[in-house]
Amino acid sequence: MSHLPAELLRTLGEIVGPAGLIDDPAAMQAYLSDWRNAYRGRAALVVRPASAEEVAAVVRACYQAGVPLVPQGGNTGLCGGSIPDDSGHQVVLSLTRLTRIRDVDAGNETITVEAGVVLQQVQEAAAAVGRQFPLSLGAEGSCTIGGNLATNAGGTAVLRYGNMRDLTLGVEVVLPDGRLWNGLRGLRKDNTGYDLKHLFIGSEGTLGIITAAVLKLYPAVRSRTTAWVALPSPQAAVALIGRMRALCGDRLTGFELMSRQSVAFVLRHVPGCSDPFVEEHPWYVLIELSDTLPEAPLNAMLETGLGAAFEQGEALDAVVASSEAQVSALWKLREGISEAQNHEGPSLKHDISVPVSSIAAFIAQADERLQQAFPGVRIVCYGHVGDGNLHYNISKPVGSEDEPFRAQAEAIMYLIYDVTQAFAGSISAEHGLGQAKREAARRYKDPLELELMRSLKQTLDPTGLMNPGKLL
Ligand code: FAD
Ligand code: 2HG
Ligand code: ZN
Repeated sequence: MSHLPAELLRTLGEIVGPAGLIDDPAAMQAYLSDWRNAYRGRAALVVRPASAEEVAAVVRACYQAGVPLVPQGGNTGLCGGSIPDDSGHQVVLSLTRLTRIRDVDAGNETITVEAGVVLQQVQEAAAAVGRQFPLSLGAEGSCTIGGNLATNAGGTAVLRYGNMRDLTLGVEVVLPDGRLWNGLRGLRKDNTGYDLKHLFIGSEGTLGIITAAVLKLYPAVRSRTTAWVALPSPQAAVALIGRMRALCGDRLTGFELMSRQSVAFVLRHVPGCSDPFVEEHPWYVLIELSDTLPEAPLNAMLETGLGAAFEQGEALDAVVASSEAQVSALWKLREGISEAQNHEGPSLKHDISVPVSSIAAFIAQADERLQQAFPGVRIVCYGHVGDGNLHYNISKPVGSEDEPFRAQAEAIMYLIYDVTQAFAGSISAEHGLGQAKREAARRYKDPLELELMRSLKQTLDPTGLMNPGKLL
């Protein structure tokens, strides 16, 4: 039985109907922990409205009753932002029934979708009209547009198309008191004051509930070349991305770095993966070139770039995919890292960014300090070179137990974040703060920025009912 006031329960039931309320403890479980089971909470209720109007009515009712809400989309976030605390007093507001694609305006190159639409469905809807929606990430088959917006998601195509903030023209938001703001303007120019949509994008559900968005479409890709390249060092990767960019410009749409340790985990744990090379190499990059022309000379460009890289000692070996199946196999080696690392015990995740020019020095310094302070830990370093974004993740030493390793997690995290700060970097490049990095943000973020953020929160959500305990 829920501890919520009976009147609120009745009102919520009237708004969403029986299909929209979950109070059975067993049925609630899927909403109370994340996919890795790294975060777990309790809730008074799970509410699943099916339209923006229903969301507004639910939020209004909870506002009037003083009940805190935890918005949740596909629950694939990596910082525990969508998981309630363990008080049992919070209500999980699941947006997964808001699944309408409201409009596709090919002339305006936009698509208007509701918050619960899964990213992959948006990609498919764009393809159906000969366009693409370029946000691409490992969780695209289950994450939702609302979650992508709330975390300002990035992924593997940011170097060409930007992150979610860059792909969004308008949003519709239910404010903390239940008013519905229709900011669904499909305009590329609108200088009529503060750009309020950017307050909600990346706010991790702490300022309001995003119910829909107008997203940008791009011309469909008609030719693509994918290569897997072995490298001696991260420095070589930075040199190679500069070389490829100079040569290919915007045709360079993917440039993903992986350490041998990262790839070794995938080879060990993800079925169907094999090493493209006979020999082991210390670092790899996955390079993708693409174009809207069906027969763009991408292979020739790649050969020119790689030829020069071999001459300069930046590249050690390379394979170019010759079929769609090989393209998928190479991407699987990259996208499988998150899952593979889970099989090796707790993954300590550090989603950091530094200036691209500092990537190699950051890795060298962080590696050295970590191995000195925590001998034997396994460094699983990979990421999006064009964005200066590294997933500098750590697994326990071979043969050690989970618990002593978990006890070191905070010290490891602060060591890595200290190095990040020394390179003027960010402690969260693309996953947000959620509950995982809230404390760390207090330590590393400018106090004045934090003060401004708190005053915005106070203005928009004075009673603090929107995703309490997250971000701030
Ligand atoms: P959830 O996890 O449900 O929620 C995330 C946050 O958004 C929470 O704070 C929640 O309260 C809030 N929220 C959700 N919906 C709404 C809404 N409608 N209104 C207001 N707030 C809301 N991220 C990247 O940026 N790049 C990557 O390359 C990447 N790769 C990933 C790979 C894997 C295998 C996995 C599991 C995750 C990856 N992620 C990546 C994490 C990424 O943040 C999420 O996958 C995605 O953006 C979150 O969407 P979601 O619908 O699952 O949101
Ligand atoms: C990726 O780039 C994601 O694969 C996930 O951002 C990173 O699991 C991670 O640490
Ligand atoms: Zn990433």
